[in-house]
Amino acid sequence: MSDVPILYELDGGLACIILNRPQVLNSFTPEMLAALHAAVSRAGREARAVLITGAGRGFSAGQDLASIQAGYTETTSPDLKTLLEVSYHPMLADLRALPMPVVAAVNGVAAGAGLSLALACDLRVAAENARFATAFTRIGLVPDAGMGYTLPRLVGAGRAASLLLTGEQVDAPTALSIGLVDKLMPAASFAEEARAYARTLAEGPTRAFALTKRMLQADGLSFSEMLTLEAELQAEAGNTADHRGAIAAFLRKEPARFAGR
Ligand code: T3D
Repeated sequence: MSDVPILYELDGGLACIILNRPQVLNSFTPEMLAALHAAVSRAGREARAVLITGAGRGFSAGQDLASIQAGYTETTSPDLKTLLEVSYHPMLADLRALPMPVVAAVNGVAAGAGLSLALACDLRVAAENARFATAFTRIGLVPDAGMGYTLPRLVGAGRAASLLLTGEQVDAPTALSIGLVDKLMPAASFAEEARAYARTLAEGPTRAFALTKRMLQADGLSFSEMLTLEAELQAEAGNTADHRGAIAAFLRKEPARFAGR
């Protein structure tokens, strides 16, 4: 095992970011979050899709609680606001702003801010033996790292309240049934299948994906405002080489091949 907390590989157009502290279920230290931020930024410059997964048996158990224990006394706690603002928020903001599809490949347990990271991605695939726990209220905290935003949008307000207030763990089939993940894959072949899934996105219409993400992130528009935005974005998508090539391929009865332009 390498002692580098984040591994990065570029596989064709797919950037694979691997959370790499398996002995503590890939829980986050500030150094690891800084390395994750650097990996996210690098992927933004060179990839057409991004996959984030964990080394070993976990995806991530969230904040490394041992690394902050020195900040606790009987009457005082570490400065969690600053920890979030400095170590988590810039990385998460840049992750959300990536124009290409980002897949969380949840290979095992995802808890606390580890689950928040998975929820901040565009898509989530999970191994059939993965587990999910919001975890925050179990240690007397509120959801953070974006979970207060993403969770209700993914599973609805009622389910979000139940997951947050009970802190209960859910298994992968339950996660699939409530919309916490999009797809399950066998544990034995998970790493290969998750990469193959993400690779198809890296070979897709990169510019149309970026424009679709802009549409999905345009919260709070009225119906007519959305019609306007759709038309503007469609004008851009319609002027890409990938769109023109896909139309020509369709008319030749051939599969489309996208160069990402
Ligand atoms: O507080 C702030 O800094 C603000 C930011 C908060 C963001 C957050 O993420 S708060 C939530 C933090 N996470 C948790 O509370 C989850 C803690 N972990 C667990 O509840 C369990 O480990 C799991 C349910 C995730 C998995 O359980 P299990 O039985 O599969 O594994 P385990 O045996 O508990 O853990 C394996 C090892 O990882 C173990 O170490 P050991 O005994 O083998 O030496 C365990 O201590 C370590 N580990 C697991 N989670 C963390 C951790 N070490 C440090 N920090 C962790 N979060």
